[in-house]
Amino acid sequence: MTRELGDVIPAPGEVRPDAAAFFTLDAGTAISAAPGTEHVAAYLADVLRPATGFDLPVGDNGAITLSLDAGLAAEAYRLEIATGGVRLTAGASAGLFNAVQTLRQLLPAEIYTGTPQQVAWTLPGGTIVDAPRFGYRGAMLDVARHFFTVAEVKAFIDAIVQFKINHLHLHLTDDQGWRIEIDAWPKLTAISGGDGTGVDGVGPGFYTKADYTEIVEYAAARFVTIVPEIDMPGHVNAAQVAYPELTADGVAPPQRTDVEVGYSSLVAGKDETYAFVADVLREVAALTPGPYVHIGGDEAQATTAEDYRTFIERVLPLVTAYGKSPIGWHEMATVDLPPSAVTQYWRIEAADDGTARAAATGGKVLMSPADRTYLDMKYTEDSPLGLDWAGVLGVEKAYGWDPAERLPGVGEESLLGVEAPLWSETLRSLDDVLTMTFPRLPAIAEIGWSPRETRDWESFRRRLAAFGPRWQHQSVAYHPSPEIAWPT
Ligand code: IFG
Repeated sequence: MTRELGDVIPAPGEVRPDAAAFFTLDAGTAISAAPGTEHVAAYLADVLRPATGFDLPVGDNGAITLSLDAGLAAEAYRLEIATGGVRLTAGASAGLFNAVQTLRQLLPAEIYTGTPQQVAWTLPGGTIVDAPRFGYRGAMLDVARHFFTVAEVKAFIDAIVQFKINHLHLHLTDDQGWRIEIDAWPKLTAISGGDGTGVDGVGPGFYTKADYTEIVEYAAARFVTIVPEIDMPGHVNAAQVAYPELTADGVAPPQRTDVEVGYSSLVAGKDETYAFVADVLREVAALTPGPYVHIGGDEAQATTAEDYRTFIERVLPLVTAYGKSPIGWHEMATVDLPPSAVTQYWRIEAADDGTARAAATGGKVLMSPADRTYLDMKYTEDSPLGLDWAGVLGVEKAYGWDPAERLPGVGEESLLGVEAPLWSETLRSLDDVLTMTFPRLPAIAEIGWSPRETRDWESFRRRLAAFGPRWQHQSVAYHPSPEIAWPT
């Protein structure tokens, strides 16, 4: 299979092939890193060495060079492949990291194998100049319904960064489990991160502060911002099992392992509620270098509208007091929001006046319409995994929409970006996570990155087919969707 310079996902902005040029990596190839680019040079060597078996030393006079150009935006890059060598230039290290993902995709698929392959490591010649449409291109992993270990989250990060996804939202708490250790409230994980938690009681699990920090650091080294979510005032049964004083009557509710939603609520009128929330937000914010803390806010059917407003209005200032910008599911937009608050839109209906109102007052919107981005939706009715309340979601449907056209009153300038949530009620393994994620996340990634006017399904599905072998080489499980002509 000949690789064309433009055969990349997400589609690059500008592709100028040079059919007369090509570059082949060999045992003598070295990498030169200009000051400030050493980290990405080391990462590039790390991802090329296993399959090539080459030393790929980072030092002087390398045929592959990394450098910074203040004339480029932070995530933007220029990739120049010539017969004499390869130049990666970017506005900042994040842009160089994006260039590396593009470079990997232009090499033979065997580059993703973990052991040395006898392959000509040839790159097609030409120049790519590329930059993202949106700064927030995210995935979400629900670790509350089914817990996923640090190692599994790292594997997920390694898979999603290949498509220039740069945010990972972790849904850390819900009715069925509490998965982040809070020193001031130790029973949250001791009880609700313990045995019998999760949907169907699938099992214990929680991140110690060291675990969470390990995830944050692994993500940061790959230019992924972790967005922690503490879902409130609904979706709190697990917290109330651990601390009955968080309920109206002080009686611990039974542990829940079913998939019902909307039955639990913190008590807006109790001071203990805000002592709890303040402790949790303070400890989570202190562990999170990224700018956002997500406070949930969804499906609060057991909270009166008035109590919901009281609760959100008292909690939003806590997030900003701890130096973070709040994100909340779009229900939060029924309350007047500070401009720093981000509304995450997830409805399947067309309009949502709260979100449009928030956008009108300068608030940013993160687009996650369930019927287009929820990766826990079944691929087809007979899919064994997933739910279908938002409809089934094939690859073309995940690709065929635009976030700037979704909500009246929410245009390009109001959009922070896009995020593909993966809820885990029906997931039981990392393979289940990856199968629901691939090949649909690349569609959301292209919507988040590539120029809107270049969106083209036939081009995308052709480029996507080349990832079948790449996922096989790295043992990333994926759904072999019949919508794609996978190479045999
Ligand atoms: N809606 C709930 C999730 C999850 C989801 C499954 C949101 C914001 C349905 N809330 O989506 O907890 O149960 O598809």
